[in-house]
Amino acid sequence: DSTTHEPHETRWKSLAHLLVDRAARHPDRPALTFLPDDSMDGAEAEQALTYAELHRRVRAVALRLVRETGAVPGDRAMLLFPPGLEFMIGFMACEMARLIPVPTSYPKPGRAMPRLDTSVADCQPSVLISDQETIAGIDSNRLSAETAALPMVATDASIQEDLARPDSLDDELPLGEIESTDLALLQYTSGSTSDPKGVMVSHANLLSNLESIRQAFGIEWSGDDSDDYERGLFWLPPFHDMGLIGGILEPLYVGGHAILMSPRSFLARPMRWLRAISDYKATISGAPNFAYQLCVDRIDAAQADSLDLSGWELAFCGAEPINADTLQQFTDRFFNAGFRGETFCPCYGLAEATLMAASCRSGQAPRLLDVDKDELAHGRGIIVRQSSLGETVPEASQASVSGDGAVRRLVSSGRAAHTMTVLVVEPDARRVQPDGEIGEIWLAGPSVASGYWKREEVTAEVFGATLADGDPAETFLRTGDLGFVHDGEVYVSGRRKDLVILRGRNLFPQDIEATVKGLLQANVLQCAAVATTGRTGDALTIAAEVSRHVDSEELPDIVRHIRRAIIDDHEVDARQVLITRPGGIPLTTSGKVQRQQCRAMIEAGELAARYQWNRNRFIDDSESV
Ligand code: 1ZZ
Repeated sequence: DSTTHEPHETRWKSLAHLLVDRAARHPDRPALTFLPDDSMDGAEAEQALTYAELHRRVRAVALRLVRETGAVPGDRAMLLFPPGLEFMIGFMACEMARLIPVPTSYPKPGRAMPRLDTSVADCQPSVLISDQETIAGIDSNRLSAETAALPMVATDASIQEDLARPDSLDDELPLGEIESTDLALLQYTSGSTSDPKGVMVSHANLLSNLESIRQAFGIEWSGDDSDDYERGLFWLPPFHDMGLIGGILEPLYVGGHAILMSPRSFLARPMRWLRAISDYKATISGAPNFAYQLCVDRIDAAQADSLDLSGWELAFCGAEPINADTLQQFTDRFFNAGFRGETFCPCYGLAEATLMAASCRSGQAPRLLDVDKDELAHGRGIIVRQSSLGETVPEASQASVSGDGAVRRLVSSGRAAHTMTVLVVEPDARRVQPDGEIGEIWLAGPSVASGYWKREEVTAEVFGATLADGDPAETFLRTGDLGFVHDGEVYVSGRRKDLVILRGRNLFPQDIEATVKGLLQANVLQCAAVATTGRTGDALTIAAEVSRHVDSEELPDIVRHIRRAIIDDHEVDARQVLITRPGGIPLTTSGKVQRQQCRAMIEAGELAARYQWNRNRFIDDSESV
């Protein structure tokens, strides 16, 4: 019921130390490459930086930050960048100047950026770092007064002068003063604009998680002189923990090369991702489940056969529920291209634990468990059969399945990371559950962050959990995720929290509900935004109680408006919208929407709707709203 490992030593005290060291040891090795959308068709050149070039640019920007803005160590710096390499220059410059970088989502030229404004109000940064083009495209009238008043520094403002600066200036950036408990990153949990929470990730947290990831996946250190270094290839956004830490920092940590493309480039043509893995002989890549499914749906067998994926050693999959069918279909589709099921490494983690909490070990086919759906609903992971990806499994004997005989196939998220303690706890009694019993996943270890920025109360609630029969000084992070342990492996089976995870992105239901309510004002009496489980993972379902004064003929238009507003504000489309009569949505006694019950009713087809709209296809970007 628990898996504990000894802590280990890390080699560097901070990312700044790491960069200086690597630039000295292998200056000419490529560190970062960005593939613009058109570069894959040969129309635009790729952009690249060696370790020495990255170091020089980072150092120069760090000096400018210190000299031009008056920012002092410990100050926060907002990072506002479109996809590209400048983000990492800004990020590492903060590390070197001992400022705390705060990544935010991609800037929208001329548009309001509510998430940026709420993060600014929350963490009170002293500078905003971006590039010249983005800064020129910002419409200050659409930002909060506080954001608009921030000094803005462009990383690419004076590249030539920056590169010409003498090395002796290093004295002005005294790395010796960095403490491992200083913050390396303030990671806003994606989503909630009404309730921003910045996870405080220290240098020690970050380096310990980078090392745990390296050990879990058996990633080799790249030698100083060799040409044989790891190549990571990612389209994940760097303002999310998985894109930043898994996609960029891990390759740099082991001395490898991170090759990046934009999420949009992948979404428009998923083949570009796999083509780039094939062309650049990438060894490491990964994404949430939906991305693998998108490849299966959009890439036909002939295209698949034109790829060479045999050099891909680690295909991690995490950040949202993992679907065994997706992994199997992907393995089948890309078998001729040299892809094997053992390459898949399902993993589980969250920003509050820096990134990774548990993972499958590389070289082993992911483990699958078929569990009795009925028992699962009652909190027990009763196992009907066990298998591994790719294994043909016999049909379960009906006798072993209760109720209507339905089973749910769960994919193992693997073992606890090397320094992480993973417990499954009955949250009310605060006792550790026996194997196979579902409870809340609790974590402890050196990569669990110390809390949320300036939020003592929630921090105590989320990061300060204690066991009823445990040492009160021993605290755990409550993840809000539900799961169980079987054979030392973690199976995530659901969520206590109401979070909606779409395409690996976390959305807070309150924010989406606020959009719907704001749109229809008095005509919406209640609204619930919930994640319902579909063929390929979670989908967003909206249930809205609409006043009886609204005519039925208006409902299709209302649904279109709801979808449009959600796309505008949150960049996601609902898969299902249900309009109910007043009283149709379940509420608590205190009048709050009961999202979990609402979700269960929708999935069981028990929510009575006046009008219902469904999108059948998993993704249809072209559909107009
Ligand atoms: P976030 C070499 N969730 O999603 C690179 N995993 O954080 C290695 N639900 O805070 C990279 N099943 O945004 C290793 N398996 O959301 C990457 O997401 C390790 O509800 C994976 O609470 C890191 C994912 C980081 C991430 C966290 C929430 C969780 C949970 C959900 C994550 C899941 C999963 C089901 C999984």
